[in-house]
Amino acid sequence: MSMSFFALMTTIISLKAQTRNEGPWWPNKLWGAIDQAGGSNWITPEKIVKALSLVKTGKVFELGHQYERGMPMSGQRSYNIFIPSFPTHGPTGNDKVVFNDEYVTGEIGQVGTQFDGPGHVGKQITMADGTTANVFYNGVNEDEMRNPYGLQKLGVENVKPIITRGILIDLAAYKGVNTIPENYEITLADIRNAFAKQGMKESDIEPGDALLFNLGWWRIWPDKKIVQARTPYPGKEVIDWIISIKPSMVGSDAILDTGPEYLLHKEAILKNGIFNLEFMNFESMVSEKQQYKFLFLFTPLRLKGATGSPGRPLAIY
Ligand code: UVW
Repeated sequence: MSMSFFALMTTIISLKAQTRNEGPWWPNKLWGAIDQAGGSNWITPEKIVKALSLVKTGKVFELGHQYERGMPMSGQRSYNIFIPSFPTHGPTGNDKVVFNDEYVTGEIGQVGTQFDGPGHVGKQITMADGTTANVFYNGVNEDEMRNPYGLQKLGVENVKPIITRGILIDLAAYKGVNTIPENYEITLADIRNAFAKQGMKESDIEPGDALLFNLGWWRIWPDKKIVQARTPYPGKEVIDWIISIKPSMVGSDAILDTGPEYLLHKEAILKNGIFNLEFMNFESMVSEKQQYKFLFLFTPLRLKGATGSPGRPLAIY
């Protein structure tokens, strides 16, 4: 069947737009053409001062898992730690001092509690000149990034330290379940109802806050099911809502996305620079009297050219 005039024009217009300078998701409307930091740009000194004002008791809550051999990992990813010899150095000097080192191998930014940075997810598209390219956040294409010793652009070192207000949306508590079921589509009504149950309003969320979703999936860890199952995911309506409220990042105790379309990876990370912290652990928080607003800290490691970062997310209230 021949293409309609309208479809043909739409195709021509969209192809025409896809140059290095201009395309469907670039230049980034909030942060400009050369930005590589995405939502972390919301973290200003004013934002940090406001977040610090949420600290009343000084209690610290670990929101990540430990990194250890055998932890669940997607696909064929790996993580190993070795102590090369014991002690690794020494004894040395009159006092016979000894030292230990470790040797770590693995896809360090994409295992365990992992922050997906700007260079992690791209999309293959046809450019105006007819070539095909893998294009990432802010229109950066593979030729600008490719390097065997770390990405030349969009490495996680570009993301600023995230010191902000954390907002917990406890979907498991709202649903009255230990874990939200596999492959469940999170709706906007779920989020609004969870807020209502928490005595909060959507208007309590401010640009630059970190939006954290408790799905109860931390309870599954370290069972491999956590990486094999199709995780709960926000539908398109929720993703549009997330983008509209302008968080610095999102996070959850699962992947918060499910294949094959990877809507959150595509719409939030790739197109809007709203990065995603996967496999968090809310155990310490839910055993306490629940808090939904707190100081949240996650400072991605400055792993030059890495696609993501491990780390130690913390809540303090
Ligand atoms: C993939 O990399 C496919 O997934 P994730 O970002 O969830 O690790």
